[in-house]
Amino acid sequence: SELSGVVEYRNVTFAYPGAESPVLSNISFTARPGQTIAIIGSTGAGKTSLLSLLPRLYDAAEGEVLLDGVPVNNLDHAEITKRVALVPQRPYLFSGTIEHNLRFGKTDATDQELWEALRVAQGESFVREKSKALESRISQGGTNVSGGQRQRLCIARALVTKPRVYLFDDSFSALDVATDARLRAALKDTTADATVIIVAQRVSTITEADQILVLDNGRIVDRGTHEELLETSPTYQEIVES
Ligand code: TTP
Ligand code: MG
Repeated sequence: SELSGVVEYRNVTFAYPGAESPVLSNISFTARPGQTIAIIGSTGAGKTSLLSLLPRLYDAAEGEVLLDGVPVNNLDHAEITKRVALVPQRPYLFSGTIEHNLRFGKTDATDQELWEALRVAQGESFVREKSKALESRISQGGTNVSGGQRQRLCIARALVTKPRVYLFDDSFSALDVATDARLRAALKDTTADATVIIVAQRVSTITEADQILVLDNGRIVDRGTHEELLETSPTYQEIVES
């Protein structure tokens, strides 16, 4: 049987409500289970906007976003969040325990599942080091944990839901290079047959992606593997050198 989690953007053009010009123009790509698709581009290029259309934070006016062949506009949020987890660029923790924050998307997750998610997200040791471990309190907005810890807790929260599709919006930027590398190695195993779409600032985060989409001013200007883009894409070369 075919694994679910196929994402397809078909000629998607999108403008924010009330805005005159689109932030995304004619976006087309397909991401399949087992693949990692990376999106890279300068600030304001439209990376976050692109991801936001799959979980229907906004709906595209033109073109279609499809999940397993069905336009997401025909699916409700519950149906989408069963299959898709978005780790937002500004990871959000709410006031409550670490456990509550991790169980947010799957309230019946076992403690073992929480620890496994933390292990993959490289959050196991800092949670264990806290005197109350999973029962430790997080303050509103997560201000009593570091930015990197907040990112790892939000990645763990996504892992707990065992989605078919992961959307990581710049989720590794607050991590040092070594933690970033360890996390991605662990993720690679756990998400091996899921669909992974990663927005990244650092090229080192995405060199192994099956396909990299270079986004510039709301358009995919180039696409290919890291090696292909180094040869063919001036925009990518600029990003690599910056
Ligand atoms: P983003 O999609 O936020 O661009 P980005 O994610 O590529 O940038 P960064 O690397 O800094 O995270 O924004 C694209 C354009 O859309 C930008 O002009 C701001 C605009 N925008 C809105 O008008 N409303 C919104 O809610 C967002 C997220 C963006
Ligand atoms: Mg962004």
